[in-house]
Amino acid sequence: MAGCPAPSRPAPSPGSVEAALGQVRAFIEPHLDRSLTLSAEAAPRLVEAMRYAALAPGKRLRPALALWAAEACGGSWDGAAPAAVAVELIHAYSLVHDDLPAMDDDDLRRGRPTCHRAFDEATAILCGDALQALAFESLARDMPPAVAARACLVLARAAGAEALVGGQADDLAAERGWIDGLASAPAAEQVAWMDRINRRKTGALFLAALELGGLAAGADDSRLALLDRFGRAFGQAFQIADDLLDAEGDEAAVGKRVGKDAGRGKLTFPTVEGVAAARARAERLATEAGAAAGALGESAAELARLAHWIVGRSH
Ligand code: GRG
Repeated sequence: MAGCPAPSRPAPSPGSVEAALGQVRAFIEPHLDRSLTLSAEAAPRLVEAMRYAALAPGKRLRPALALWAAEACGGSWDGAAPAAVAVELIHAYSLVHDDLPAMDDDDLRRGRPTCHRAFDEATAILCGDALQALAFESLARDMPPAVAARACLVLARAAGAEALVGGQADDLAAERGWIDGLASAPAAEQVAWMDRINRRKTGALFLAALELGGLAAGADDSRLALLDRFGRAFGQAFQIADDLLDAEGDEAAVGKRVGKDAGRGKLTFPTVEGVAAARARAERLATEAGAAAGALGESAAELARLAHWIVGRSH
């Protein structure tokens, strides 16, 4: 486990998005910790791996979206906590599986050795499996009974073959040359392909976080539709910013290996249309997300600020 750089981040200024995310972390991490406190029936090495992966220092963007969406719809953080925990557990599982040798084969995540490096491959696979099941346990047990089934449906769809897992499968297919003609397709076709991948692989879980936060707050259809509009633009802006970090970011700050996409000939906005055009696209999308948050009113101010922060971040 030695030899990996620790993330070095400046202290956030009061009132900044970093500080607001710090408040989210301070609120949600004890909830996450409790959800990962399992009985003696759970295998100790498995639980250790689950805690290692899920409690590692992440930004907790998906919990922030769930909590701030609830707030934007007149709800409380306490009411949205099970949703925030569930989306973060799904996210943590997806990172563990994404890092496996059969997928991205990464050795660094959140500034630490990846789960299969710190433990072993079989434990990392089981860890992802168990985190996924635990996410649904959080919703089914802790959401109000009137919305728990719908919440499970929302998360199941976002995590399944038509969204997260399907997007990951198509992303791998493109990277491994299994999609005929994609590498030599016109840029507009490549952009459409990337949008379709990103919408499922990255965007769907953000949308689920927002919708679950809204459901926890008892939001009506018109507010859920605005959260959806916000989330679609936010998800695309986030992914382009993530690709820009891979192209230009600092490994110690990002907490994972960078420069991998170009090396593997991966289709991303910076590799297809260049860094400047990708940055301009991300900024346009952040503005679009900000407008949707604006339509939700003052209670969605944190969502609007996050959309702009997401494209300028260094980690
Ligand atoms: C293996 C089912 C399965 C899915 C994998 C999450 C994912 C899909 C792949 C991870 C690789 C990647 C770069 C995905 C797109 C963006 C993403 C999810 C980045 C990480 O999210 P952050 O920045 O991470 O919110 P932290 O660590 O802060 O939580």
